[in-house]
Amino acid sequence: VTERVWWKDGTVYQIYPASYKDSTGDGLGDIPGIISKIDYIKDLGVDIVWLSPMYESPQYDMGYDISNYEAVHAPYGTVADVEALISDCHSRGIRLILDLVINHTSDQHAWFKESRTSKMNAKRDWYIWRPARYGAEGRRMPPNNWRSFFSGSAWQWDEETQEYYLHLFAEQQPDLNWENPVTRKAIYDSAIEFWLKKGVDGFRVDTVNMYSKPPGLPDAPISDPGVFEQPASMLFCNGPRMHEFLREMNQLVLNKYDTMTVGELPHTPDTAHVLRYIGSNDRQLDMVFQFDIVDLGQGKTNKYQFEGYALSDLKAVVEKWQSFIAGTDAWTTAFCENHDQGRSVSRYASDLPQWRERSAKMLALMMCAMTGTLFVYQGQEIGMINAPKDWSIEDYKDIESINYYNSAVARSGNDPAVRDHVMKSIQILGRDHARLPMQWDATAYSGFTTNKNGAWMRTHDEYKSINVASQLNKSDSVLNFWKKMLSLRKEYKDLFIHGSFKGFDMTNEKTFVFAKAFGKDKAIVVCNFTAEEQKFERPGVNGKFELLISNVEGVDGTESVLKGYEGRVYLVN
Ligand code: ISL
Repeated sequence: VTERVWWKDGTVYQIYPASYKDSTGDGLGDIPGIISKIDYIKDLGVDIVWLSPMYESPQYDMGYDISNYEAVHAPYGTVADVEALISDCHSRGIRLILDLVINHTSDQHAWFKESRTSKMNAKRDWYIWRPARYGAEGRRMPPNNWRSFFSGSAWQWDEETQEYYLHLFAEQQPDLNWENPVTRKAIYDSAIEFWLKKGVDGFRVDTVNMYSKPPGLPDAPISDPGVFEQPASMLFCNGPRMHEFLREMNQLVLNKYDTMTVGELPHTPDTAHVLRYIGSNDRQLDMVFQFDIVDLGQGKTNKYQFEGYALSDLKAVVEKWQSFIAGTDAWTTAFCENHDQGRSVSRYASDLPQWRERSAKMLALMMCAMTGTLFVYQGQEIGMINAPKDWSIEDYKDIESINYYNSAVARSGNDPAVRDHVMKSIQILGRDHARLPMQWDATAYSGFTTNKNGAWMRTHDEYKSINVASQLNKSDSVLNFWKKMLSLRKEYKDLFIHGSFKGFDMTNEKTFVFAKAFGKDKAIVVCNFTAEEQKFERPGVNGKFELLISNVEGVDGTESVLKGYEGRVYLVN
């Protein structure tokens, strides 16, 4: 029997504070801006808001570099504003979870500032400091060959104290030393309990499997990285004390409150290993994000070496992560967008003007039928699409894309073929696509800001045709389709949220057909992932097919041909 708890049945809506709504006219989103949209969020039919980092930060990585866990980035507002957001959510029956970024802090955090003052400082051991290695001609080299996720060595030399510190991400994001119990306690108090006491309902836990580093910090088996850099990610994920740390975090803090946790679990393909993190008896995490679906098409040497993928690949990863909890007490998630990804319409379907609305609705239909807690990213509900292809690298802001672009282009000796391929990859996979300002209406800068110079990040050229205002009162809009799907998901929650998943015809490269089942209830979901008409063969499932919903007007469900990007859900009795 599946235990029913709020974090299983609830739909989560992710808000990226920089890009949601600017209330002050400075071009940057803020907390009062989010508060002004709370009724819009309620009306959408979501139950939980996940707020990406709003903490004090020098913003090298959009707030994932935190300089004070107990303060709010001043342009976003104050701690009191976040308290107001918590209570405005709660008074509408919405829960609020925060982003918990505890693998690293900013190099501007007071802990790191102290740590770097001297080798004798009491906080020296709160971060990961190591002496240099010396090469053949006495050349100074980092302690090992790890590459950071944001290009270059994962080690930064500190002149002052003549040692290197480890940073898996930017050099402004030094890794905390979780081996030190005093550090762990400080993290629990400052990053977690400070906010639980204010009433937040849980956390999305950033890079949750990177806190325990492999003993001895061994070299990664990288030969010459050549033009492309490969981080030693497999090596520094899922270290030996990971599970122990997460258990402790629950015992000492989380278990005292009614919380949910969803951990970001990269580079962990083994389902048995993922289950260790989310077994409900061994309280570590309630659920995790596994990234296969959003990693589709990423290059093997670096994500920005796009290689493309087949629909059968997508079907296989969806089935794998939908069904791996079967027969266990663990819980899963369903998502296809977040702040680190290109937009789903552009990545999985078609963002051409003639197809994008239908594509967005088809993906909504598919996602809302999936097992697990559903996550929707801001703008996904109106079918926002990737930035136009004619934007140049100067229009992008993200440290990951820009660093990789610069290093790949430089290493290739400015080879135009490398430059074009990286640019093309960024146009599909760049993290910035999700960070464009929210498109509220057709007024200047999409109604996101009143700033005369526009928003902090360029507004999408197509905002006049894709925005909230134009969709609110249009019955067949993407927005209204999402609302309908989210309410059907609630109405049939046994089938859609708790049901089992089974794919059909898994090698078919045009259509995706799957069944959901719960007890004797059954549903069949059919999606045409092409712009051409496709023949729909009903899978061999006994019973009468009754159309529950389609994303194409006028369809009654008896048609044996699917229109381009058509999706249908049948109940089977
Ligand atoms: O491969 C990766 C990076 O290219 C990912 O597996 C990486 O671990 C993941 O993107 C981590 O993301 C999270 O932490 C980052 C931050 O920049 C992201 O926005 C956040 O989602 C560092 O805090």
